This record gives sequence, structure tokens and C-alpha cells, in this order.
Amino acid sequence: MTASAPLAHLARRLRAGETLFMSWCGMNDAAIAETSVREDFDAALIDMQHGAVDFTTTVQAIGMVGLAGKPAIARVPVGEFATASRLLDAGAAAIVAPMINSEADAKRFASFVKFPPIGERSWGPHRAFGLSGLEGEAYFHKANELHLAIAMIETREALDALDSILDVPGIDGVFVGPSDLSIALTKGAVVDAGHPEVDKALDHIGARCKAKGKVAGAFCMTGKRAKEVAAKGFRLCSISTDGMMMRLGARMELKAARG
Ligand code: 3PY
Ligand code: MG
Repeated sequence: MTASAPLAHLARRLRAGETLFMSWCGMNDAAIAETSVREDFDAALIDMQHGAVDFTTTVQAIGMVGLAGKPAIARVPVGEFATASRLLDAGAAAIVAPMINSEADAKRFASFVKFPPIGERSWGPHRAFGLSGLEGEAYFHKANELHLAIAMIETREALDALDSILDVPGIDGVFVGPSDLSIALTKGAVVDAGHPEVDKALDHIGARCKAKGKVAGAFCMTGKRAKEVAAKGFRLCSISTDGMMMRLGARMELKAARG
């Protein structure tokens, strides 16, 4: 593995116990993710669930983020695990899968991310070779360690099944979707990523991940929130989104111009 193997940085740094902050990109232009990691983000997440990003742009973004020396992570739409495998072939360092609500969901997800004997990922990497610095057989033997399967916890069912989800071989960690979780925990009363019930759930999820040696991650609306969540032991935190950052920057500069 070489220093120019950005795909490998994610698993290595998380296993070393580092806390990583990533951008969140939903616009359909690969330059957005690349531009974000040319700032000090540790990784970029490309969001195919709620973002407008298509498959080809996601593949291009993975390559461009890699050329900037950083790992790319992709969130796939609900249940689209075949897409997860294709994005791994293209060099995504991790897949975030939304709405993993049971042990069965987690097993199916892991089966598309990991090669046998853990899962059933089909062989066909292309950009993953260049981005991992490994070829053929060498890549095959390292792939399950390098590519992470991160299951989203964002419902009551998922919280109830948390331990069994974390115990699934091939599930490397979980990622909290605080908005969906707030809707679920308040029985549809509010959508509030900072709701006290979400905070309580974050504490519980952080503790269970620590006990089981798995990575805890969470979506964070702001840098301030990412700092608070990181202090709870979460080591893969997103900060804002491409759209939100553009709006904030625009508001700030227009206010400066108009006084
Ligand atoms: C949530 O908060 O539900 C998310 O999925 C973050 O995008
Ligand atoms: Mg969600």
C-alpha cells in the first residue's frame, strides 16, 4: 500500500482511533466533492439518497476526491445494495446505507460490501485498484478490511436492534441520521436533529459502539454540533451540506455587501 492510496486512509485512520470530519455533497457535479476536500475535510460523502447526484457523477467524484488525496464515501438510496458494490468497484472507501432497521437488513447490506467468506460481493473492481494502490490478488485479500460498511440508525426499530446490527460480521460501524431519528422518536411530532431524545440515543449508540469496537458516526448540521458529537465518541462526523454551506456563504457575503 502506498502513500498515494487515498481509499486506504479511511479505514486506517478510523482503526487508529482518529476523529474524521467529512463534507456532505448532494449536488450533481463531481467538482463539488473535490472542492470540499481541497479544504481541510478528511473525506467527502456523496449522497445518492437525498442528493441529486447520479451514478456517473458519483463515480467521477470518487476519482476526483482520490486525486486530491482523500477518501470518498457514498450514501446509496434505501436498499440499493447492488449500487453499493458498483461504487466500491469505482473506489469508494465506504458505503453508508440508510434505514438499516434489523439484523437481516444489516446482513444483506454487508453481503454486498464484503467479499467471501464474509459476504458475497462480486468481483469487478476497476478504479479501486488505483485508489487503493493494490492490484488483483493483493487487492482481493485487503478489500474487506479497506472498504467499510456503515449502517444508518434512524428509526426505533434500528435502535431496538442496535446490538444485533453491530454484531453482524462485515458491519464496520453505524451512522446516525438525526432528522429521521427525531421524527421516529417523537412519533412524527417534530423533525429536529438536535432534539433531546436524539441526544439520548446518540449517547446510547456511542456507548454500544465503543463496547463492541465499532465505529460510531453521525450527520451533523454544523461544525459546532460535530464538535459536540465527536466529544461523545463519534469518530466519523459530517458537517453541513454543500447546499447549506452555499446558502450560508451567500447570506454572509450579501450581508457584508449590503450592511
Ligand atoms: C437524517 O438526519 O435522517 C439523515 O439521513 C441525514 O441526512
Ligand atoms: Mg435519514
